[in-house]
Amino acid sequence: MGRKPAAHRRWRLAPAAVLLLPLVSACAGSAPSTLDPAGTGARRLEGFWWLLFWISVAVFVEVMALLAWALVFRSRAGRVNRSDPIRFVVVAGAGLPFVVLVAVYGIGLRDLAALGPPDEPPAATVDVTGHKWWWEVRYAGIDGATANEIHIPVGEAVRIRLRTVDVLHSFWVPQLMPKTDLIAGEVRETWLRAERPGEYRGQCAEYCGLQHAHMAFLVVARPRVEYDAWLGRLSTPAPAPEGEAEQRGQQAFLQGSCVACHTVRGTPASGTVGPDLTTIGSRWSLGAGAAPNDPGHLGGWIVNSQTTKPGNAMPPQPVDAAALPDLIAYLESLR
Ligand code: HEC
Ligand SMILES: [Cu+2]
Repeated sequence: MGRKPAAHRRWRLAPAAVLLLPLVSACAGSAPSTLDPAGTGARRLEGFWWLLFWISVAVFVEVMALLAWALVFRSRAGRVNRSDPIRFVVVAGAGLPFVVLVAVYGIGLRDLAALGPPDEPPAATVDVTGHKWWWEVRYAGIDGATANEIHIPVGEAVRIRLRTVDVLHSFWVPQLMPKTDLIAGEVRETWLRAERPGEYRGQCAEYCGLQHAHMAFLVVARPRVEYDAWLGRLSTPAPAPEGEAEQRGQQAFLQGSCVACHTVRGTPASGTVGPDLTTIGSRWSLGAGAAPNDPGHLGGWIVNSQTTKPGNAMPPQPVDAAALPDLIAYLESLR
């Protein structure tokens, strides 16, 4: 008698658990979903996902129905199944799954083939290199580089060539394409095609160390003219700074250790350890999604990026407090 209420209470938790489900799904928030495709490759994957889902639902319902049937049957003592059990096991237990799995395999092969290179020539070829923990981005035939963002013309197929200089990384834009691993010593290829303009979040999808989670990037799909204008800006060396603060900032930048690791085209700075900073002022983030790109975070990043992104390859910089606002103004002006 004493234990009954406890067991009863446990069952009362079931509806509560069900009520929690929408909350859990709300965790997704604005996170990109493969089930909200905006590109050719992701759309195909979505179709395959739903196919597997509905097959699983059908199998689940069927097995549960058989189970219920068996339970009911067993409870009616004295009745014996007169149908042929061996035939049932062969047909329903082996034959049917075989047919379903072969069909799914065939559809999977068809989808895999469709994810390969498209018939048309690429609108652009982008060389993306994985570093611990950021993405170097270069366009074939263009002098210039950016980091952690890839601009593409909407509706056109863009070839992405993937390399890594250190460990395994994985290039993943859930709304556009399935994952492609970056393997040392190899050049892997994948294709991006966005159906509609937008900004699509990408993420390293292969655990690659401490700041793996801060190895995000953005694919920016824009109409052809806007894309061309952006590419024009990327390939143009940074103009000489105009304001006084910016000029002083440039001096501080060039005299500091920054030049050992960073490039700003149009200046003597030509380091290649860290991201090219020629267009840093227009980027969506600092440190591959570690912080928003605004003057406050930029200052904090320069002085000690280790608090924002512990373990990253940029050591704290001994910048004179008086020079910091100028340095920030200069970097912000690089667009
Ligand atoms: C020893 C090499 C090194 C030095 C010196 C260095 N950096 Fe960096 N910097 C890096 C690396 C590596 C990253 C990328 C870190 C990451 O995202 O994981 C980076 C990132 C940055 C970023 C963010 C870039 C982006 O696209 O997210 C800025 C801004 C920056 N550095 C400015 C500076 C300035 C200004 C100085 C000089 C005061 C400086 N850095 C000195 C290596 C260096
Ligand atoms: Cu990575």
